[in-house]
Amino acid sequence: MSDILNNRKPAFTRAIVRKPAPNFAEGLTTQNLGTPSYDKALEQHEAYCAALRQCGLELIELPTDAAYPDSTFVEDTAILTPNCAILTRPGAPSRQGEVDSVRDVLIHYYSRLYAIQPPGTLDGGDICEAGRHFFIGISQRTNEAGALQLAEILAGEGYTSELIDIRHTPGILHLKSGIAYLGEKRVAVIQALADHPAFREYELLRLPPDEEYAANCVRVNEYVLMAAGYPHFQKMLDEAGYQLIVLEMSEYQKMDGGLSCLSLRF
Ligand code: CIR
Repeated sequence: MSDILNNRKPAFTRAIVRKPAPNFAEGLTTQNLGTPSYDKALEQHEAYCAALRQCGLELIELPTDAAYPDSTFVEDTAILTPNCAILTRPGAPSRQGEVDSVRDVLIHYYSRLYAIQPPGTLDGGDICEAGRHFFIGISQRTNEAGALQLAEILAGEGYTSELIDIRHTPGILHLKSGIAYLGEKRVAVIQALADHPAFREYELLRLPPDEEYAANCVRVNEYVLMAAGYPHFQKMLDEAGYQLIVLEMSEYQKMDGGLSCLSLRF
């Protein structure tokens, strides 16, 4: 484990989260897994917040916002780097208003705050930070204009990036529905993306085909948060030496959400 921790970027110290609103089930989804239970979603959110605290993070809790049923998925509203923050312009029109309240928080923490401009659209779920390099997904939500704007902002801040087109990759909404950067040049990746040239120089942990939802795991300081119910992938992470926190995510999965989308870590 100490090898894993060496050469890490500075630890995360904070995360922004927002509890789901009572009309959470009215959000967008492509899943056919039934209607989420609000009580269960709240319980799972509470456990998620406790996990982030266990990782050493202080939580900034935004007020619940029923005007935006998807607003618990705060990750989609911003990209946070050690140098700067970039406010997104979510690809789903029903979600674009979510950014304002996140901006109001971020201005207190970042002196360099950028924003994706029309006609660009970009969801945070499409952006995967891998040290000083970023994978930028082009998806049904993030268009080329948004991706290129982000690449240019990142380049100006001294980061490199690479575009990955997932528009024809079945079963994933965002790039991070299919990959996670675990640190030390190691990427968890679904089969459909494993041969992408972007990952040529990375060590890959390939998701078992019936466990692909678990690809959306999150490295937070010395822990990896992963979804419950994926024993083979859990064993892979365990054997790789990660300290795991396993979380029930069923109600968020019903709404196309994964672990990473429930927080903005910085
Ligand atoms: C949406 O469709 O926008 C939400 N129901 C789910 C967003 C999940 N976000 C993410 O994976 N980063």
